[in-house]
Amino acid sequence: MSVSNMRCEDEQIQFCGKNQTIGFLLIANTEMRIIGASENCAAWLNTPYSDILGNELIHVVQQFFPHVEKDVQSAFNGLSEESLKNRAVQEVMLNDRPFYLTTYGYDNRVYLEFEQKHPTHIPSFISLYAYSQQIEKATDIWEALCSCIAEVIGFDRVMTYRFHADKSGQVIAEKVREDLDSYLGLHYPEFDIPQQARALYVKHLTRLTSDISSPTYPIHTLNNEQIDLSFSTIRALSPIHLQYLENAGAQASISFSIIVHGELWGLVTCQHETAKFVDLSQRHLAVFLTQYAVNRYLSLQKEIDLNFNKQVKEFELALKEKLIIKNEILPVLSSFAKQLSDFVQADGLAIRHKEATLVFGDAPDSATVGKIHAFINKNHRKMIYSKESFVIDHGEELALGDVNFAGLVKIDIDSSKEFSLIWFRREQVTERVWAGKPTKVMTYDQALQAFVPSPRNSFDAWKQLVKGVSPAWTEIEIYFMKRIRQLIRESLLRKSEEIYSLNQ
Ligand code: BLA
Repeated sequence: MSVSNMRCEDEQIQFCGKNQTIGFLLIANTEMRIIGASENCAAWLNTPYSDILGNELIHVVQQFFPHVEKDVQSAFNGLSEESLKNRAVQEVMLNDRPFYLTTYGYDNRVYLEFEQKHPTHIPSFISLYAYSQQIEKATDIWEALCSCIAEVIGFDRVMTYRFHADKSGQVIAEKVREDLDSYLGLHYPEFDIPQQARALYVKHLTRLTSDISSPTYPIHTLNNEQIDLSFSTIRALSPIHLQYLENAGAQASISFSIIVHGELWGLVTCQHETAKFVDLSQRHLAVFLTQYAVNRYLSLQKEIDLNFNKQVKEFELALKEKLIIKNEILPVLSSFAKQLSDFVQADGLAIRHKEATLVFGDAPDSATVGKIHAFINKNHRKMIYSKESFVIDHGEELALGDVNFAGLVKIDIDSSKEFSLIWFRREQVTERVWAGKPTKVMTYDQALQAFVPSPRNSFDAWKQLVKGVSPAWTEIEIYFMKRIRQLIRESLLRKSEEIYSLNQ
């Protein structure tokens, strides 16, 4: 990698080799020998890390916390390269202070992670039930989730941050201290949370920075081995991100991953103006509430999909019936053009069949449709082509002139691409308000002798008028179009079979 070209996604955050001040780590290899220890373990074990490295793990366990020996042993069972094994949390006392000890196996290593337990208010089962009901009954699930989490962790600002298809993100719900400005609706660029961080946040669901100014401590290893901290809850966070938080006026930050169908859908991101610790029990509760909200979201989505499906089925039956009765497909499709458009909230539809072009609603004239059809056929091989900014991207090249649409979806009925349906949508001018101008700041790093990306210093609202783009085509809309394609194909097949049998 050329250092002069350093990118945000190049930083290997899971190999930072440091932990936060709130705890320490011991790491053992498959022979049960300690091959990694945090520099700050001395403060609690009264033994410097150098005396611990290389020792038998079991001796250290027996000396300091014999009652967790079974969990430590079980973390060694089934160690494997890629998966987390047997994560267990126990409470232990060190120097008369309570700690959580999390043990787990990963990457052919066993991790013992100690984190201070703070006196904290743990909600009762009664309030846990109340939280679940609040989320269950809310008209806005994410707003309810923010309120519940704000109550559990006591942060100034708790937001639901949703990723868009272009990987930028937006605050879609918020619970904020009354005297602070709201961030609701603000957009943030993709590079605020780079790709490697997003990949990690699918595996490990929460990260806390209780104080951006606290010191961090190196994890020393035998033979300078690299330790993968993907599953560590006390891993030191990226210095670039700490700078980001400082620039944003936050001293503490915590986020919880929102995973939908195995993908990072968004984050619950929380900021606090002063340093603030969140106990492991509160973090686990917030993760639980987030998963509860996701389940509720998925069941509501399912209801919406079922409803849509029911309407589509009725429409399909009507269309199918007509296709069976009438011999000609084009007149049937023409008579259903309005519904075909309305189902996917399109403004116009074109049916292209061999040399004939039929246009409906706000579709462009047939000569223009012909040009677009030929262009897509020439440049794209797939059966479905969809674009929200077709005119911006190709209008000039195709000399489209003044047209009344911005985006389109083209679906080919057959492999010859001579029979196609094209749905059109008009532009929707929107104002995007960004939290600071979304451009990366490059600063010169003397030590590296290179330009490195750094966070922006201003988060003042920066407005952008988005023009020439139609609303996005959703998955369910594309699915509807595919079903219509299938229906037409079946009808064509039936007709060719009928003709064949007539000729026998
Ligand atoms: C991580 N950036 C993050 C995280 C959030 C954000 C939530 C996860 C860590 C945490 O919970 O604190 C960003 N925080 C936000 C956003 C909102 C918020 C968008 O509250 C909106 C409401 N950041 C930059 C640049 C780079 C960068 C230019 O601005 C890279 C050069 C990097 N952000 C960056 C990195 C991480 C990060 C590397 C990972 C931190 C880690 O896990 O170590």
